[in-house]
Amino acid sequence: MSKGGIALLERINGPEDLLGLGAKELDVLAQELRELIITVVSKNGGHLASNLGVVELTLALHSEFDVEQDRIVWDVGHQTYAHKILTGRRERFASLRQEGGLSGFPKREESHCDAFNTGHATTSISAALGLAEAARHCASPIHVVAVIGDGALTGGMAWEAINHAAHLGKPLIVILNDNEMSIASNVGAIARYLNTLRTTRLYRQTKQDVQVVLKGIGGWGDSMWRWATRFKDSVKYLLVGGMVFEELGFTYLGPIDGHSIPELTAVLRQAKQLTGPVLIHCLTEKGKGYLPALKQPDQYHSAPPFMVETGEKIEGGGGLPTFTHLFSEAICTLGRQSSNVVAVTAAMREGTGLGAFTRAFPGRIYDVGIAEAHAVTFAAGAAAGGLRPIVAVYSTFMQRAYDQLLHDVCLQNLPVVLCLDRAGIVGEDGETHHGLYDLSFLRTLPHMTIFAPSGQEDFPRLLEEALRLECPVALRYPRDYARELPMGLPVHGTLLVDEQPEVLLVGVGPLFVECYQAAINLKRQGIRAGVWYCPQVWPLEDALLALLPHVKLVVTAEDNVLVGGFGASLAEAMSAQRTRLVRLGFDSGLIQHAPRSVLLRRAGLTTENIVAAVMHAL
Ligand SMILES: Cc1ncc(C[n+]2csc(CCOP(=O)(O)OP(=O)(O)O)c2C)c(N)n1
Repeated sequence: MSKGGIALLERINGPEDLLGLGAKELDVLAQELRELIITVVSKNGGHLASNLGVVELTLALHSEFDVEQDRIVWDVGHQTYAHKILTGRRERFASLRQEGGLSGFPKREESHCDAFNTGHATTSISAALGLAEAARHCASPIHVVAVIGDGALTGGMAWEAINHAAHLGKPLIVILNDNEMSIASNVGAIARYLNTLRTTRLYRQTKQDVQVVLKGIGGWGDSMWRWATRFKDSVKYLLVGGMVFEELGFTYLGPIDGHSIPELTAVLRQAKQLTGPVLIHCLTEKGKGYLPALKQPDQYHSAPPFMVETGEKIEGGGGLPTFTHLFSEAICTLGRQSSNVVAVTAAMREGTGLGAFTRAFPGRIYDVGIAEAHAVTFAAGAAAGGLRPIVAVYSTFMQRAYDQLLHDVCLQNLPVVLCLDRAGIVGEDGETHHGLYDLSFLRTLPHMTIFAPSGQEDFPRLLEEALRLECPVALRYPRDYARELPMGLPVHGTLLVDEQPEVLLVGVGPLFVECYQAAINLKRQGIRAGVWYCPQVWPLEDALLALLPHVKLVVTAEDNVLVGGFGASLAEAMSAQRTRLVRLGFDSGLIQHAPRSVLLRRAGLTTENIVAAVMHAL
């Protein structure tokens, strides 16, 4: 990284300021963009490696398209930092991912240059196709571009959209940003196929060499070349093993160097002339321009703040383990106890804590690519065949697989265990990534049991119990550090602090601790408050149901939307009772990015707020 500052970038206040810049200036801009991205992400945390990889691609897109009129849809949207900086948001870029600041993902409400909100993978081609058709309906001559990574291309929706786009046969530009990585190395047949396509650079070179030789001979050499080009498709097939995209109705351009702005602009210009869908295959390097990220792109895919000079990450937590870490240890223990335990991940091996299990049991881990729906049905099949699959996935991404949970797992009452990390508020990744719906959508599924561990002591016990049950079980836990429980490990369904309470506090997962502290606090003020330890949040336990009519007030606390959540399940159960119910949680899932602790406080999910809610209600 140079220390050249961002003198040229400071003159770019909107897309129009890029007009007329020459190749040299664009190269300088690329350097300065990287400089600024590294500086800000090192302070605020964020998606570093993917952003560093698309700097030239972003500059080329901004040079060739009118980003205020044409529509660019960025898949996942985690790689849009350069796009944001170039579209009038440079001065606010230091506020990236901070409360009230720029989002880490595209947001239509943030800028007209953000064509479509993204966050979850594999939506870009579908959305771009919709935008293109909408433009066609009103005879608008704009171009529509989808930028999708090789990781996101492993998701089924991308292929559904390719199928549809080819059927429509209208102009649509898909840019495949191939860096050979999902978060970690990309897996599967599509990744292997893209690898084959990369060798077409070799093919093109070979073709040019043959042409030079044959044309150089003159006479029969010329006619041989004409004869050979008639069969060029066969030659291509022979060398690259089949052009899937062309067969599916797309024009395939590439592979090209995704760090060469002249090469990129030339191919974009070519793509704009075409009358049907086109896929541009560009090769980039994740982490380009910052050595630590280039060497370990998976470690800097999404990074906490770090020291720029060394790359050393600045972690919080004061030595407490994360819930992810507890999962990692617990699944390894259970893996040792039974060879039937297998793990399934949708391209999130390290993020979900399956790294250690992978190393211990390499034959019992399945990375299915970014394919949550397939992951769930695959696990259902494995469970039907006698295995004990554990699907480890972030709560927000499990939303992709609702029908698979219902149709393939729950209706057949198959013993699939879902480990839903990042349940509740995730913090800086914001709205698209909060796991605020799982209690509501899981609770509707037949046969489903939901556990919410509260801290260090009960996590291993609950995972073990989940595997023992002969039904679908979900464990949901937050992106947070796990505390020691103040009273050690209580037995399931116990009343603590006061055994004959007038006020009953019930917190989901770690919020049990806040409720426990609130009950002690209330007791000091002379209020008889008990706290219910209920790691099984669904179905509601009989002992809890039996207690409800005997108290004056019940207060629930959950890191979930209130609609359909835990408190709502108590409201359903208490509809014929006179006991009052106060539910603390999130009124809606429209929660912008901010630190997790701030958002929990705002929703009333702290000890003080719980105490205040009780006082107010009494
Ligand atoms: C449905 C869904 N599952 C998982 C993720 C988590 N995730 C974010 S980026 C990413 C990898 C994307 O790889 P690729 O598309 O190749 O983009 P790159 O980061 O390599 O540029 C994953 C798995 C997600 N955003 N959406």
